[in-house]
Amino acid sequence: MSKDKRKNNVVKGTQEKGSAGGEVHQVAGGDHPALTTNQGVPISDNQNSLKANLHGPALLEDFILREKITHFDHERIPERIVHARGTGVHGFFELTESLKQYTTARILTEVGEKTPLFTRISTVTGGAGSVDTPRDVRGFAVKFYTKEGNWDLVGNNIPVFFIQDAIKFPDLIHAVKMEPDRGFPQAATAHDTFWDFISLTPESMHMVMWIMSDRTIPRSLRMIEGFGIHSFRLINDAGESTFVKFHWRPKLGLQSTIWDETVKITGADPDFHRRDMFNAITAGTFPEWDFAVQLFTQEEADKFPFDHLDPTKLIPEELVPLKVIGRMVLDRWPDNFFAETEQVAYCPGNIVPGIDFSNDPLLQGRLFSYIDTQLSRLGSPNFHQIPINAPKCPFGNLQRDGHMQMAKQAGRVAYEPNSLSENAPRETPAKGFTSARITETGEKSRIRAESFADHYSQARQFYTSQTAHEQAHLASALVFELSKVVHVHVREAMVAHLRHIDEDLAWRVAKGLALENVPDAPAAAAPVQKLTPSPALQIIGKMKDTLEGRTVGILIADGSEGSVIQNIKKAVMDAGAAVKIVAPKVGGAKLADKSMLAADGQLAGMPSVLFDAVAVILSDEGAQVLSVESAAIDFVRDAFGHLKAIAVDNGGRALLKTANVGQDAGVVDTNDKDAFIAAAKTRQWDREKLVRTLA
Ligand code: HDE
Repeated sequence: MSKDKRKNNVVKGTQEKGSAGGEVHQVAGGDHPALTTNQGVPISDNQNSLKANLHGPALLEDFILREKITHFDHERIPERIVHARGTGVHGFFELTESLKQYTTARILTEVGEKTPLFTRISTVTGGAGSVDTPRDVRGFAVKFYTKEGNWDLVGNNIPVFFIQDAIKFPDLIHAVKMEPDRGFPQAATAHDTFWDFISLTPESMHMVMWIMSDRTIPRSLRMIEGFGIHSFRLINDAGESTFVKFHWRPKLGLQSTIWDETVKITGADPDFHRRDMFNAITAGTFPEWDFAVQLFTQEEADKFPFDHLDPTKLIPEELVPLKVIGRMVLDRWPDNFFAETEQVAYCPGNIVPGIDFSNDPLLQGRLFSYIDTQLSRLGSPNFHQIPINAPKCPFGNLQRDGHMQMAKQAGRVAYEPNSLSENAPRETPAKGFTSARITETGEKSRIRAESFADHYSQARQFYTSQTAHEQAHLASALVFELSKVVHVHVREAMVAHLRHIDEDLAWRVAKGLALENVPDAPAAAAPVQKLTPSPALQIIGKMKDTLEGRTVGILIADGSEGSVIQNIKKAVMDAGAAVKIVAPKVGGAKLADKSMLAADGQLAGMPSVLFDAVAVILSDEGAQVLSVESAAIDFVRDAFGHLKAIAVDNGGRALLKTANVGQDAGVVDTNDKDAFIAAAKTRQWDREKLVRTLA
């Protein structure tokens, strides 16, 4: 190293974008721009502050130090009150079927047109630094940069919500967040204040069924559905309006994890979902969703056995079928997490001509909240000028000034109407936004409509629509959560509600809690209806028979047979999945033919919970060595316990024996590639009764 490259043991270099995964490497030399202060002054030394003498105090005049530290001190902005932890990706929307008959919104009428968008998927309860995998609802927010302005569809991965009126939102969130006197639990519903609030809020029972189902523990953000939840309106060029619900359907199918697996993933990789999305995007396997609508008229809505303006209700697909009208592809990772994912400001109030709101009282409250929160989070009414928030179509008005004004708004005129300017923006009555022509009558009040009173019928419909495996998971989730609740009266109150939903469910939970008193169901505000089950509400029914987008882990050690590894690897990759080699040492293992095979991860840091299926390919000696490694024992035991397919050769089989792992149709020989691929595409549901007691 020459003298001028080194100063006080620090290597000077330039930052270069690496190839794989866009990692940044330090490399010496190169033609790089000068490092400057924010005033553009070149910096000669970024390693040492200015001192009065060699051992003296720092000098106040060191503007370079002061500027750098001051900026650093202000790096953080308030995190979102809810949905603080999120993953954002750029992509596009392409319309495949026109809704011209229903709307003038060009994004929904111009078939083949691609509209850029930015999608952020988030957890709700935890802080920005919390883990990716709590049992939680996922936010599913899409900002479409349409030619007629930004349209934000700010939804969730569940089609209903906890409450019917925005005024209850602060209470709900205070109850679910960490308890204020103790500062825990982080990102969890399994605690007293949440269940206390829920047990006193019957309208939340339908949502409770959804959050206790495996929908809240998804395998990947690429394998979740998205819902706009509220009814919106579409308005056509004759001014007629039609109600609409918006849906996103993942092309990879729906898939969830198993609770025990989720808990272990949380320890193995707190960034499991963000990393999974990053890996998919950087590998060029772009996640895709169908965009679908449910369209219905006021007359049809009047016949529904529920009020569609009540956000605790969904419209079963069997009642109003989904019409697929487009697709969303996520294909570009942001350049900078803060600038884009953190600063993106969604607002359900951002709509475009041809779309309008409904009177859903939760939506109405949301229309106020989001702008208000951005004002304190982003600190200025000019947050729409931040590149990630700015429309990509021309925009301008006569709003002026404010903190962090980035636009140089020229001219003498900042008012309208005016006669002094020829090019100041003006209204456009013909194509500008107009609201649906609705007549509102009646008395002002705080009374909740009678049609919102049925809190249990759709909760029951959800539960009875599930497969037996899913019902058992849901009941067990309730037992898990309520077992963390210390107050017995809260456990009892919840079981009492369950009696309205399904007696069997209530008794399963009561037994799981060893509840001594099983109380009667509380009085219901409306009779509970027996609605027809809707299989579209299942997860298992919506899993796709595919390995695409999945990952298979192959555990090897010194002495493993290279040809067996290659065969399995090829079969898995041909089926569209990725392969990760796991070995006791990350440098790799020396195979039977003495060649080295590098590993993608070390055994202790890459447990089987990170994979959809595993292969264990070991020599007899390798199996012997791993028989005293708890990480190897856990690898196979967890793969079996989490109902995954396992391919084994003789050595692999020996390890299963040491780990006391049984045999079933999902444990196959490495020679039988087809059987392995078929088993890897699903979970071995029948195995579950052998590995855990469910409620
Ligand atoms: Fe939100 N919600 N919310 N919400 N919400 C926010 O806005 C609010 C609700 C949803 O990735 C906040 O920018 C109220 C339902 C998503 O940046 C805040 C009510 C649904 C995101 C806010 C609701 C959502 C938010 C916090 C009850 C599904 C994250 C920070 C009336 C349809 C967007 C922010 C992102 C974020 C308020 C209920 C979805 C405080 C008052 C129902 C996906 O403004």
